[in-house]
Amino acid sequence: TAAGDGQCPVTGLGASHKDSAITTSRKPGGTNNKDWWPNMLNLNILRQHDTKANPFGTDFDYKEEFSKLDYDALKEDLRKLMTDSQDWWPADYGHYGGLFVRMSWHAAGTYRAFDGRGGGNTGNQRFAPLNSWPDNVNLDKARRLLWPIKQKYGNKISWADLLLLTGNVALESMGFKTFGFAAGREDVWHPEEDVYWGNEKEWLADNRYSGDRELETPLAAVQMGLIYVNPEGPNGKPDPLASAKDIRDTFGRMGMNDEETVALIAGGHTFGKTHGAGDPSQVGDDPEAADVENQGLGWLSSYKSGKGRDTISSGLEGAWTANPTQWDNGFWVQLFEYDWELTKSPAGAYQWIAKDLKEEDKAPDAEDSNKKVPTMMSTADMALKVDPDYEKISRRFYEDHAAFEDAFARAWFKLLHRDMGPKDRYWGPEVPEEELIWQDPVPTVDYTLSNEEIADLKEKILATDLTVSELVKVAWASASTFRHTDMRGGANGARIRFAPQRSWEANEPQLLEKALKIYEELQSGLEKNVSLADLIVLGGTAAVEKAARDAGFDIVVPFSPGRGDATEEQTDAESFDVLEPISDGFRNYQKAEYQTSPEEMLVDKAHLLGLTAPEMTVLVGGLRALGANHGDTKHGVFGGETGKLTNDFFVNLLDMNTEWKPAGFNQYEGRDRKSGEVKHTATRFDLVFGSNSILRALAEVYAQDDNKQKFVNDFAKAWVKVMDADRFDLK
Ligand code: HEB
Repeated sequence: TAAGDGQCPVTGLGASHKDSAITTSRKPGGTNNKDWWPNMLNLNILRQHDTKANPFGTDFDYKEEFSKLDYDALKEDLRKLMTDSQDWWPADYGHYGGLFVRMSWHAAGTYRAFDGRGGGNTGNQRFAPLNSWPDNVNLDKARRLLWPIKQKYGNKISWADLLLLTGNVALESMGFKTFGFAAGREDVWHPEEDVYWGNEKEWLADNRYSGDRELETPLAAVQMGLIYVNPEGPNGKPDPLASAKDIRDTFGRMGMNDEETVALIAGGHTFGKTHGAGDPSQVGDDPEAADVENQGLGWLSSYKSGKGRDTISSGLEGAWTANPTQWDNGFWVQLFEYDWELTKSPAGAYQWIAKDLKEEDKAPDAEDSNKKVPTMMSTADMALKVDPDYEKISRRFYEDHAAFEDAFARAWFKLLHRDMGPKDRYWGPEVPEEELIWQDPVPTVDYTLSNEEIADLKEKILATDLTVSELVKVAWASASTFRHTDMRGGANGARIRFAPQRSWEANEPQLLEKALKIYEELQSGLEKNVSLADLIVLGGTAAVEKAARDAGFDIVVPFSPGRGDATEEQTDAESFDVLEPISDGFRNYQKAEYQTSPEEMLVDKAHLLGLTAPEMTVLVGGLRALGANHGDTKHGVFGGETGKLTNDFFVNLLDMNTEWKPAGFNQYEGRDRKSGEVKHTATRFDLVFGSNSILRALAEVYAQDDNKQKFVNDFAKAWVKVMDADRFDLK
């Protein structure tokens, strides 16, 4: 019906959206599926960053654009920007260094090791929720200051790279020698939907704790909207020792140890200042909530000038050191040479002030360097002195400035590059030579394999005692640790031979032991020095081809040799713990019962692997037929025997003659409707492809009579995608 009475033809809302009483109770766009069914499976995460959202489509090659960049000219422009103070947002002390270091740190600092999500590798600070996080207050100004430079260098430097490079240049321009910089981060064009930032509905709420302050996995910040910890102490309680506990937990969750943590905090707080000049209630809406005339700027403040020395950001007020735009050991001088007393900032935030602060240790006023003002410490800073383990490191750094410098340079480099994956993915003239253990280095190989050699190797593998099911399982175990969120894991390196992967329950250690022995024997008998990593993947490839053949489809599954075998020295075993599959629906494996449903964990795993919903679907169906189930259970194995690449999973799942009933956690029985006889068993991983309407639509495609060949082809393609997921050299 036509919209009348000044109603909007699209939403049906009244003419004046603001004034109409009805509109306040109406939601723009109407009530959607997620409102009706809050628990529905979120498959959106498998179709993010579509070409339709990206202004460049598929033809854009960032690497090529970057190769045309005049890197030195860009750096020179960034250096100039540091002291090019703008009236609309003047630089404290005439130098934007502190602000830009904070911008970069907050871009990178959302990374968490548990799922590799967050971090600075996508430029997501441009979008909600991050652009409006309370902790990111006034970083919108930093990005706007950068815009003329982004505009000038355009496609040759992504926002993601620029947001981090700028912090690096800021450090350099304040006299710090960085460890280097690598570019290679591609921008996203809308907020990520896969990152779980917590379930709170209020900013700074912390429903994420249970028991004895156990932080919910995978989160790495103490409150909604913070990067890490509350500067005033846990929940605003100024207790430095309790703050130390939070800092250790949250920094640990991004893979930083005590030394790295201390270096980062003290190194960072050598620069810039905190901002809490007045009453925080005079600060306006965040960027996402602000009205159009603000043009995406948020937190506009009506306190005095609203900027410069009147700025209100965190609410704490003051600099840490006497020279906030210069690299020195001032942070330690302040922390160790003075006693600190609890006080409150003009904005009412808890902070600490030095007793009897000498004139020469005072900080300059942000607008007038002739005027001196007191320094300050946050409760989180005090933790570096009060916590006994932190204190030891802090004191050593105070006494040994070179050690502090080196530790900060390395930790900062790690912070910025942690989610970029191996060194092969680093671009630009400032890539450091040194190999770092957290890059999960893999040696390059110097052999190639001809098609004949590959065929010969496949025959040899199939002639061993390993079955199709076993070959598939080991290849899957090896490759499926990959996660594109931080480019870690994958088959390359064959780290499946080492702790902890060798004994992960998901990998069926006994079977793995046997398979590795067979592969190693085979390898030692070869003329060429083929890597174990390649052999393991090739075994899976051979098995898939055989299973397809046995089902009547002659296909060639592409194989790309070139994987290397890492050594144990190149492997930080502990850092691989977070890659353990505690749930892998592809193998029908669930380690325990979690708050998150098995099917959500399956979708999550598919996302980490970079799969689409159709790819996830065809893989699950195919893997059931190949016998990839953990512990050789029969769940979802609807065709009876395994080892043939048939679409039996889909055909039987959609068969109306079966009626399903729960039979324990993540277990279901399928009975024949007439006889009542149990025909099949399944898990939620299996049944979700019949119950979820979107997945069912995909399952129908693969159950159709005319799509048997398509099923085999699509399976092979998705299989290769997983096997090659970490082959950055092929892309
Ligand atoms: Fe920071 C600033 C907190 C770590 C660097 N810090 C800041 C502030 C606060 C904080 C509150 C203020 C803001 C305003 O503006 O108001 N942090 C914090 C905490 C932590 C930290 C809690 C943890 C413990 N940082 C950090 C790090 C880094 C940093 C790690 C690097 C490395 N910060 C920084 C800077 C600054 C800050 C540079 C300054 C800014 C300006 O100037 O603006």
